[in-house]
Amino acid sequence: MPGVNAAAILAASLEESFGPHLKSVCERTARALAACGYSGLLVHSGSLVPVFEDDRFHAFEAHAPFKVWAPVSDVPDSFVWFEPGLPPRLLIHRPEDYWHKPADPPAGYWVRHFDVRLAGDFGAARAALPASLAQAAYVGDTFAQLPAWGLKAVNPTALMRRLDYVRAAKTSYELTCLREANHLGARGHLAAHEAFAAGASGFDIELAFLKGCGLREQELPYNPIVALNAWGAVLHYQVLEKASPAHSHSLLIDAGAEFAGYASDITRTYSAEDAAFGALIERMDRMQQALCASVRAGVDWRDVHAQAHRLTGELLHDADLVRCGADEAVAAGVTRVFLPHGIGHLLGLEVHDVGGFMAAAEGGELPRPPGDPYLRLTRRLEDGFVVTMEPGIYFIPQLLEAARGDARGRLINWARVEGFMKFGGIRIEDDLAVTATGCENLTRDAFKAVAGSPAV
Ligand SMILES: [Mn+2]
Repeated sequence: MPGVNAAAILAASLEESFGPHLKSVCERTARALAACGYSGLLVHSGSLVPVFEDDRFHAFEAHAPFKVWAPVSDVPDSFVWFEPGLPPRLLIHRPEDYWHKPADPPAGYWVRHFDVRLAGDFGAARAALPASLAQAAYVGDTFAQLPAWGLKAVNPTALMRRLDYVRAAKTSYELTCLREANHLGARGHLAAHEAFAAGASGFDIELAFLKGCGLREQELPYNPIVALNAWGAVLHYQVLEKASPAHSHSLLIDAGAEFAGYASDITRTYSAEDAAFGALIERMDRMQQALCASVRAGVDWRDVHAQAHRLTGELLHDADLVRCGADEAVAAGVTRVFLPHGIGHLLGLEVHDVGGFMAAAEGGELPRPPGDPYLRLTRRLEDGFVVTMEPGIYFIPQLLEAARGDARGRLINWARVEGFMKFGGIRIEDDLAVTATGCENLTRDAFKAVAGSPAV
């Protein structure tokens, strides 16, 4: 059975690649500590955030600087202690509690690489750490007892930025996790597409996505964007309508899954029956693939973004949405009416991963190009970077109205735009692992792998 075989291959890959991953995290952390003048690092998984005036808590999200060490996403107030030369120590918070189920002692492919201790409270956690932390740095939430722990620095920016910078290039283990996050996400997308084809509401499409991934909403890296019809023009549409629309013309769904703390970020757009909108989606898909083909180590992401605008100009011209050539559409700012977001971003432990603007590990910022305030990545790509490629065009009333009133207005074919308003927009987004000669499309590979294979 393919599902069983795939699970065995995944298990073997995780088993084999975690040790080298952790070794790499230890080495780069040791370098960052030495550069910043610390002898050790204490990282916190994060605290539960209470709901105002209640004894409940908001959904927990473990901090990425903790998750890079160990795939523990659901245990607040845990710690990793690292001192160069020694195996990292993992303190799992395990209180006596009959209101909630305490965390199980950790198990799995990664545990043997740690010195694991269980700690019932902050006092027990402190007792499991060296007597003096006077030369150590701390990264995480602050809590009442923390000042008495005597750390040299709490959340020191220079150290944290150095650790952020090196997170962009993924280890082999991380790529395995990101591939699996794409497999889960692709399963969710196939289920969501089926629900859309059956006329489901936004709410029911999200339920289908969750079921397809096998994840609850708080386990996702971000809340899905499920935009039927004209809502596709709201870039981060956050509502889930309980009722189906009278006519389902289109679906823009931006939804990803998470595996071992790593995120996928996938967008697909579907037309229910309109041939012209279907053709526009296909045209966008070809443009997206052309952009993916331009990705390799050494490429400046700002150039990819600029190329995306040139290709958007061509698409708008070919689709008869503008009355000018591609170059004029870019120069006049018309492409920015239709594509008002960045072409992609770093992806990893966070869906919009850190370090996108850093010039070097020591700091310094690579500015966004003028006119592109929403670009989230300005670095030159390196082998192992994982980025999203997410071109789109949208029919956004606010931006179109602004353009109608100025010099851009005469360049836009308003009758043609009017015909597409009810579809909202198109976005197609894949996750790419950069290599020296090109890239691995984690998302397309995942859709191919899960099509026809049984659900797990
Ligand atoms: Mn994205």
